[in-house]
Amino acid sequence: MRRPPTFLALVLVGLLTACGGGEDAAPRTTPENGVRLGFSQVGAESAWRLANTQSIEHAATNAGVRLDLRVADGKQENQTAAIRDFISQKVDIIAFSPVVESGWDKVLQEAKDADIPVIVTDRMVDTTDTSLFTTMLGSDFTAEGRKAGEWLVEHYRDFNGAVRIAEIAGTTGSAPANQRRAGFADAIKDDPDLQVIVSRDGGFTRAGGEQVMAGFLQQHPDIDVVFAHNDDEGLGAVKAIEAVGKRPGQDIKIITVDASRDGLTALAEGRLNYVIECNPLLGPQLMELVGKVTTGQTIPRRVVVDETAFDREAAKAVLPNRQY
Ligand code: GZL
Ligand code: ZN
Repeated sequence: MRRPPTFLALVLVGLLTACGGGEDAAPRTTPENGVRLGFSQVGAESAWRLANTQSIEHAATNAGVRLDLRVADGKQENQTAAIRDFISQKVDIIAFSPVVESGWDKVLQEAKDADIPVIVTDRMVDTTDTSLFTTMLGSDFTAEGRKAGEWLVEHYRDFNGAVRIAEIAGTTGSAPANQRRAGFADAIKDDPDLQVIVSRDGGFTRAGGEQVMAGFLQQHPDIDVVFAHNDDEGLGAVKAIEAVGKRPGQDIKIITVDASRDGLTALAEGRLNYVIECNPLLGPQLMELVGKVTTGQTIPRRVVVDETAFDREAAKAVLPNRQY
């Protein structure tokens, strides 16, 4: 692996250890000599994604890391091209959030051959060769889906009769969509009343959620619950439900994932019923890992982000100082 000069390594280690100390902080790395990080970002599809990008940019500035962040508009070929560009630029380290799980082995092998370490963040890659990346920093999406299902089981515990569930799924092939679906299905499998009657890809966007929900309501006017894989899809579904004269959060219960400001506001106001957090603020942890990898320190293969879930009262409590 190419290492920055030892002087820089010492500065970085100093920075990382001192950043908790403050007054005796090592001299900050300047933009000229900071570690060069190439980051390929999925896109700008949701509030979560925008907060994630901002967190990475802010943390790079604070850590003196020279960041080249490219947004791929949700296209895998754009991410692959960006990673190849980082390789030709000979950056010190590459990080990315893979839009879908599969199809990364070739370009990751090229980074490995170029001796450039890779950190996977947010979404997971599905590869048999785990030597192709150094660590994975992100949420446990299966646990997020499970939390949604467990809330539903609890909420309908004393209810007898079919509960018809519509799923507005995330981007087909993405780790959050695959794993939220699996976690949710596993959590409700022992309650025959809870049935997912329809599922469709809403692309993690508000427009997608609204279109998919409008289509669902034409086929199934008797839907009782919506499980949307993120807030933006859920907020789109709210609009489609109101368009047919029904009350979101009352006539049709809605569970979403992310816990963005707009999602928590809709929850506090009763249009959503339960929101699971998916923490986008990965920037500081990413820069800490970048510092360790580029100074040859060992890091865990998997770093899971802490996150919780919100009901209406919890949403009201956190909203005043919610960062995103
Ligand atoms: C989850 C992230 C998902 C968010 C969506 O970590 O990949 O992508 O849940 C975002 O809001 O579009
Ligand atoms: Zn800032």
